[in-house]
Amino acid sequence: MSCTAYIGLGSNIEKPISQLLSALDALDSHPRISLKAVSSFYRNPPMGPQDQPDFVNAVVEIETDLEPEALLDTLIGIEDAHGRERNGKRWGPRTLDLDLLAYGEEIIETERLTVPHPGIPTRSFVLKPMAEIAPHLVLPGMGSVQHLLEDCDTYWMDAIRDEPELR
Ligand code: A4P
Ligand code: MG
Repeated sequence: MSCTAYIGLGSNIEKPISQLLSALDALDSHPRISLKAVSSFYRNPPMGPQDQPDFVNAVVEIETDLEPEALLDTLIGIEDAHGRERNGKRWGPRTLDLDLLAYGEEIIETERLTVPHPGIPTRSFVLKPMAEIAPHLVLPGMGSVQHLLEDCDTYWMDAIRDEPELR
């Protein structure tokens, strides 16, 4: 059965905008994933260690018949194809991060997967783009995206139009 899911995209090294555009292509060309909506790209400061470049973040809505763990494997495969290294410090710089934010109305707690992603309520770099494409979505156990965004500390965040150094 097919399911609506939301993926968070982030990148802060090696041309972040190009990384995100290429990740969207990879998702779109997967035979069992179709893209339904794509948010704007937002430039924003790093959460965690500050001695790294700004991030570019976005959220995408997909339709898929992949089970959650198979979808996670697909996301990890796309990260790897974009040169993602996993040996750095926690919350360090990355070419591409793909997080499974929500999978239908499911609550999942396994060794490999926590869904909805527990960081959502405190992360405006997730909530802002998510509210753009799914303001009325209710995340199980969390509430609506719009309400979460209103309750979240926001900091500066620019929707990107033309920032050549990030391309
Ligand atoms: N995992 C469990 N649940 C999930 C899920 N819902 N989606 C497990 C994806 N993965 C999930 O992830 C580590 C493991 O989490 C996976 O193998 C999977 O089994 P990872 O991508 O290898 O490592 P990570 O992303 O560095 O770890 P972590 O702690 O999940 O980091 P976050 O939460 O992804 O945050 N600042 C800004 N401005 N923008 C950002 O996008 N991102 C991070 C990373 C830090 N600072 C940021 C941003
Ligand atoms: Mg991640």
